[in-house]
Amino acid sequence: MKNEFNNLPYNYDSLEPYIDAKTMEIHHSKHHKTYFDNFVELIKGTNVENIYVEELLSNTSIIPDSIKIAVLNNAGGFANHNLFWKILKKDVEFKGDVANAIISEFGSYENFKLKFIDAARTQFGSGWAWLVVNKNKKLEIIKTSNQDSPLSIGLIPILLLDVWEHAYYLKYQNRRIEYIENFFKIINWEKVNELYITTIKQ
Ligand code: MN3
Repeated sequence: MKNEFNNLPYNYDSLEPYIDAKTMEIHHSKHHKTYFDNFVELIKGTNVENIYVEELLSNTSIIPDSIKIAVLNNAGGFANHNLFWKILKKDVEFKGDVANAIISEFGSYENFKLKFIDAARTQFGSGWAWLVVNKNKKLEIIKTSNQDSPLSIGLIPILLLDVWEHAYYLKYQNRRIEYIENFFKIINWEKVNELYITTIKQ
C-alpha cells in the first residue's frame, strides 16, 4: 500500500491559542483518519490501489465509475488534510519567492489577505479556501466545496484553509471569521515557499 497516514509533524498543542489542542487531536486522529481508512478500504483490490492519492486526484478518469464519487470524497479528505497540517506553524515570517509572487499578483499582502478571507468566509457550508498555482504558473485564490481538490481541475495547491465546522467549532463556535483571521498567525510561509518553488519549476 502506497498511501500512509502520518502523525502530525508537531504536537497537538503547537498551534495554541489559535487552534486548540483538542480540536487538533479530534481533527487529525478522528476526522482525517476516517477519510484515510475509507479511502484505503474503497480502493482495496481495484486498479487504483497502488496509486498515490495526489496522482489519483489529478487523474480522476482512472477511478472506476462505480466507486468514483466515494473515492474522490475520501481521497480529497485524506490529501487535503495532509497538506493542511504541513502549512501550519506559529511565528513564521512572510517572505521568500512566494511572498514576492503574492505581492506581484495581488498588489500587497493586505490585499491578498482580504481576498483569501473573502473566499474562506463565503464558502457556503463545508469546504476549503486555497492559494493555488495555475497552468500559467500564476497564483489564484479559489474555494471548493466539501473535500474537492484543486488537483482535479488542474491547479496545484500551496496554501489552504479548512472551513468545515469540525476545524474550528469547539473553540470558535459560529465565529468562522475569527478563526479565519487567526489562520494568518499560523501560516508556515517557509513550507508554502518550498511548495511554490517546487511547483513553478515543474
Ligand atoms: Mn477537516
